[in-house]
Amino acid sequence: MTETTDPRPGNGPGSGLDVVVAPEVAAALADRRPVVALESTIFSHLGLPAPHNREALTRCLGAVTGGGGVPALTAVLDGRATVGVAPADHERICGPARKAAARDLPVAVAQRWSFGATTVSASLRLAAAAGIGVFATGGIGGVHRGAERTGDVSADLDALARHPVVAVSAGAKVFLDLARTLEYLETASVPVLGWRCDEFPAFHARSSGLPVPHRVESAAEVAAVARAHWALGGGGLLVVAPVPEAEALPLAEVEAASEEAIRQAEESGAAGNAVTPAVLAGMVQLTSGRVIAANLALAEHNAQVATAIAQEL
Ligand code: PSU
Ligand code: MN
Repeated sequence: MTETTDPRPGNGPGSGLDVVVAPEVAAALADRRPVVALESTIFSHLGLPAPHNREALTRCLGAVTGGGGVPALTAVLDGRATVGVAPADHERICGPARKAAARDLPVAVAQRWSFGATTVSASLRLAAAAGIGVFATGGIGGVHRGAERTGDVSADLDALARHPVVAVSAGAKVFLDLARTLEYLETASVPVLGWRCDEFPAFHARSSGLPVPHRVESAAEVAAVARAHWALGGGGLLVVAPVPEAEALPLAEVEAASEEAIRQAEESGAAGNAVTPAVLAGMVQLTSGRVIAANLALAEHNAQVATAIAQEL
């Protein structure tokens, strides 16, 4: 394990946080081979019900290795901020977790949490600290519906703006306010690139009706935009790839399930970081699990797209 231990802010890749980078990830980075970071919340019980979370993990790891890349799964394990979780620990990743967003990372480390499941915001921070330029997830967090009342805006958006990493997602779930999420990304100067699509994908559904600001056709094109962004001092980029056609659900159906899942989550009193896991679980229940096949397929596809981009960078 390679540890970065310089405690001074702004010095060393960890910028003050010890980051444990797995040997195969460190070796791939040193040899400039493609590396793709993955978050762990989606694979924990917070993201998908068992045994589908385990299948999602296997398929995402396989998509990266199958494309000639090295996966770097992020998590906090026994208080260690980890980039590249060893196979022996994969079982833990699929178990109970405490959600670790960017704000929680230092607490998870200092209080030595057994398993902190890193969200997109925490994973982007760890990926950047380790020098990884490409990341894949299922869907990012965003501006929640009713944010004008609750102020609930996912830290994923701020992390996208901040860290120089290309993130690949299937857009975001329709339980969010997708129009406001796009507005926020524009304000934060995050390039949003539609992967062979003209509309912002709505996670389970291939489109939301909202135009994506820019369209790209290839990994080489994404890499060229990323290089130009970074040369100009930019932070992250968001590549949005629609769920594969065979597993896609109709927008109207996920809209209806979303509205009911939000209502139930509010009724149960879910607030703060408990909102997203509660709505995710509600959608699985309300659709009798039919959202799961779409979720698995899109996560795997995003990992494939991310690996192709990492090959070009
Ligand atoms: N959306 C999904 N599945 C998920 C998440 C979001 O479709 O598993 C997880 C991701 O880890 C994301 C986090 O980073 O939820 C966002 O949580 P919040 O809305 O509390 O920021
Ligand atoms: Mn929130």
